[in-house]
Amino acid sequence: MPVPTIYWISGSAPAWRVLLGLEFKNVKYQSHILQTSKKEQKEDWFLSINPRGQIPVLKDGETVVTESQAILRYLEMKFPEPALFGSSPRESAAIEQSIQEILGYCDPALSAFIQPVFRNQIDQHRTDLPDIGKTIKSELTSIENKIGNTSTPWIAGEFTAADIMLIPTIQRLLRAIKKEPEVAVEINLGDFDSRYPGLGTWNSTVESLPMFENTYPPHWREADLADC
Ligand SMILES: N[C@@H](CCC(=O)N[C@@H](CS)C(=O)NCC(=O)O)C(=O)O
Repeated sequence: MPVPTIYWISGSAPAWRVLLGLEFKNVKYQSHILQTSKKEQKEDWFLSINPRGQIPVLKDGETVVTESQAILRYLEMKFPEPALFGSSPRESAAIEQSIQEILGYCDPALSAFIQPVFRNQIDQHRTDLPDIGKTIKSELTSIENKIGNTSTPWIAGEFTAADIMLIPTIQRLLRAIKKEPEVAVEINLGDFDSRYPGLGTWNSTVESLPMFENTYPPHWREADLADC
């Protein structure tokens, strides 16, 4: 039986979330990684699949789904178990709320630090650092509190799509902290695990999961912290 193909780029947060969804649901899939250095995502054959020339894209037979959130919803409908989006109105609303908060507020807050770090532009953003630090603290505290309200390491009780959204976000943050430890201290991100113990445990639990190992961005393993 043909299996779906996922087109992706190493280090892309949206693509990583889709890979995690596939792994969590134990879906057999074919992985097609595109090389941005060769601009493969803008080649005609790929534009015929997604005219935007963007990944992730899932091709399942004749069905082509673009946009990571749509792909995760498609996977949930097609492979309902194990569920990622809850099984009651209340659970599903809590998960959805966390997803919107992570993607809409937490991600942009952290990106204000992560992007300048990886673009080597921290000096241009130096005067903004105190505000960046405050916003990050507020967003991380909000997630820390959610984790603190459950008896598990996860955001919504069980492992759900909310955790999947957060994995690339936190991994990129930790990578930026590693690259610029002094700036991290300046914006109160030094000593991450003791400052945010719930998130620290959440992250070490995530890192022990086979699906994390199976989907870790391959180019990040090649050591240097050149990009995110
Ligand atoms: N909203 C889209 C974002 C897609 C996106 O921005 N993809 C980026 C990688 S993270 C991409 O394909 N970049 C290559 C390009 O635009 O040439 C989603 O969630 O899937």
